[in-house]
Amino acid sequence: MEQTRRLSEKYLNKENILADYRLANLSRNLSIIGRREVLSGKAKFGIFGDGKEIIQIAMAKQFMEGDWRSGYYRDQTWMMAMGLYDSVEFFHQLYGNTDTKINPGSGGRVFNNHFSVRNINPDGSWRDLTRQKNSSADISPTAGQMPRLLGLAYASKLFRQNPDLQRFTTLSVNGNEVAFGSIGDASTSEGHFWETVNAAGVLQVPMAISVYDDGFGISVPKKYQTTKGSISEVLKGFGAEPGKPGIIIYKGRGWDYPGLVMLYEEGIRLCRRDHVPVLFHIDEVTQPLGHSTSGSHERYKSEERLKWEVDFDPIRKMREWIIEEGIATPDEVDKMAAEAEEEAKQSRKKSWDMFQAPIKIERDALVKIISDRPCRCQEPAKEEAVDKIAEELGRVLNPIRKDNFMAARKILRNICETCDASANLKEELYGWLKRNYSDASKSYDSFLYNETPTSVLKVKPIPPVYSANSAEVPGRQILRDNYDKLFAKYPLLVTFGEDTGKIGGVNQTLEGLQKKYGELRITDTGIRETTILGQGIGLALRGMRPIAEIQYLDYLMYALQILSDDLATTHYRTAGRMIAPLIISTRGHRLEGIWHSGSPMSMLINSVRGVYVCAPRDMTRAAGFYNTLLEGNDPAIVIEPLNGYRLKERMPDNIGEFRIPFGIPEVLSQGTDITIVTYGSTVRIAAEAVKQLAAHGISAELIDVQTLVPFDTGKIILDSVRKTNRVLFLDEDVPGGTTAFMMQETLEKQGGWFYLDSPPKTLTAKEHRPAYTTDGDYFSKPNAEDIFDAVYSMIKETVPQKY
Ligand SMILES: Cc1ncc(C[n+]2csc(CCOP(=O)(O)OP(=O)(O)O)c2C)c(N)n1
Ligand SMILES: [Mg+2]
Repeated sequence: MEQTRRLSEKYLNKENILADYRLANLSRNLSIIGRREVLSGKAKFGIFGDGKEIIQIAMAKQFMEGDWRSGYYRDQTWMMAMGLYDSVEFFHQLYGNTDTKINPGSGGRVFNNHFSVRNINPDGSWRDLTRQKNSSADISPTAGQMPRLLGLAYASKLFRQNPDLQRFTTLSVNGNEVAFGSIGDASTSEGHFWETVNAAGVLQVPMAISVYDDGFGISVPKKYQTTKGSISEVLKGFGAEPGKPGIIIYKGRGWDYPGLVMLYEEGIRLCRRDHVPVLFHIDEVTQPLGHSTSGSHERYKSEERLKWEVDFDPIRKMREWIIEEGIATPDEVDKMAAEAEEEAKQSRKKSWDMFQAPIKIERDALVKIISDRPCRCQEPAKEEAVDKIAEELGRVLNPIRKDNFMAARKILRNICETCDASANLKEELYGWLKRNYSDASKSYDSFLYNETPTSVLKVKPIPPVYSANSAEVPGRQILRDNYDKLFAKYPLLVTFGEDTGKIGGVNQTLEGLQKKYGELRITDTGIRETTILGQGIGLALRGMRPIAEIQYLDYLMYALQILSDDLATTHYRTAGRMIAPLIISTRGHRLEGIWHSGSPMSMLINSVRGVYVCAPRDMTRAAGFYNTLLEGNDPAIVIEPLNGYRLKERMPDNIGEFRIPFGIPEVLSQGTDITIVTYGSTVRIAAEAVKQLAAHGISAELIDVQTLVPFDTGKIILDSVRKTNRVLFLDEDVPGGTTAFMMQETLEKQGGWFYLDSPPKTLTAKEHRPAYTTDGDYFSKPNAEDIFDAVYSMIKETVPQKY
């Protein structure tokens, strides 16, 4: 009663309360029916938001246009309350419908209850992000939504505090946007959660995390997850105090509708107004249907707990509250609930029909081709096989496309070769296959990279220009002067990382620039690679142009999960609806020892498809990649060669302007006997080897790949191999690593094997990590002598009389 009195007028309105009650019921019924659909085999897997309905309805009331969500798979009610999701789409997601017109969030690429809202238009242009409610796309790994949440909130801080950004009115309204996050109680055990919470407290950003505490992470109870069994208890040290900014921590109960409405109203108001991070620990949350369709909670919850979950079911409690407070009669509320149940049922049917109709049309066309076939085969066994396959296909109750294609391809194998009629049949079948297969595979095999006009592959290259008096300067200076131009040219550009700000990076590539452009643009961060990456992803989603700096390539491993699961899949998992054009700047390859000179390039290229990978040989190339990237909208990693900061390079006259193209290797020396293919720091060593080889009468063509992904889109390497007929793939990665990748690209994909006179060869670092000291380097990684010997032996094998 007391609570109800304090509920502000705005929310104490019968119509709204009943609408909320109806929505909670609708959502619950969707969960129940959704689970049934999976258990009866119509859908593959299901995970639902049952028990979390009321929290999300209360939270959604505070979510304004321009705000951002970074949540997890329990958020169906929240999304519906914001008008971003409906009951039919709920089932489209469950069935994995690939029609992006009706299942736009993911186009069927991810589990159900993973959501997204466009941040770009189909032509690649940015949407007005202030006029829509934004949801970054969910990922399934627990706590994986946290690092990006930090960046989404951090963007508001930049927009509020940097007056130069006020004019970007379609990206932010003075940084008033709150970034809302949700997470399960058990997932707070992950390091990502702690890193994010700490960084948010340090940065003081408008981030609002809700922890839905249902006491379990699948079957494992809180006592194994959280010290003292309470996340708000253990977070107390982060609490904001007068003069000591921190995080405001609230506690609520998952079944307490008026309490939650008030809690969120107060918390979000402060978060938005003061840019103070808030955390809502919502305890006493239930999960009436258990974790997911993969199991049942009766296996691990006690009788007592199960009973408590029934008694404290949030919908039941809300019903009791409505009746007790005299807001509506039992008949009125029950009518709402019945209506909601009916809507859920109808939605299921509608979605199922929409899912099945095109598949059945496709199947019927195939079956018709077979049943109408004029040819009758001389071989009864084949004839029978064809009929049987078609008949079995016709009998499949709930066909999926795989059934159609399996049948068609098997039928093709059984068509005889003897008469003209069979040729027609084959043609018809191939026609059916071609038409439907390309359409089906496009549903799954597109949007790995930006395919719009803003793709970096469409950026016009500009070569570096030199004049007679172009100065020779240390490589780091090229980067510094280039950055200077870039910060002047792009107001949305920011960079941040460990030691990036005050000293301008450990290699001084940003020397003096913080002073010139301010701390908001060139910024020091804590040692927290995962959230540096996440900070970048969040900023990029909001239309900023972040360069996240990871101090050394070896430390990218700390952030690899987020890089691979989140950044690399952003565009793909949203079927092209979202982009996060984050640039990651790091440095690697040669230096000293196990953790500062790694070149784990195959680890990278194999785990981050969806992110371009640039391996410049010097700082001019590195600068040129940044310049190209800022003209397009793709995520990429640029690995500066660690041993090149002090080496002299000529300063281009058009610093800040020249652009190195992606996917275009550069031929650095012409040769006729062998092609050496390499990238990054090894280019210099190979160049030395080429000189040594020339002195012994061997003419080697040296090719710098430049970008590993994309790889040689113009088949420049093939042209070289066609001429030299021999090829050596060289790098500092492990044996079978990136050299194997380059070999596959060149020999298999480009068809280079056809031109070889000698077996192809790879020369890599040793299997162990690079050892310390110059000798450690010499014996761990390929050196000029190794290259000389490898090439020499290849030539000797084929022309023994000459060597
Ligand atoms: C990194 C990672 N580890 C494990 C899993 C498997 N998994 C999925 S949900 C889950 C439990 C999460 O529990 P909680 O955070 O409390 O959320 P709830 O499902 O209870 O809402 C686990 C272990 C995963 N998805 N990701
Ligand atoms: Mg839980």
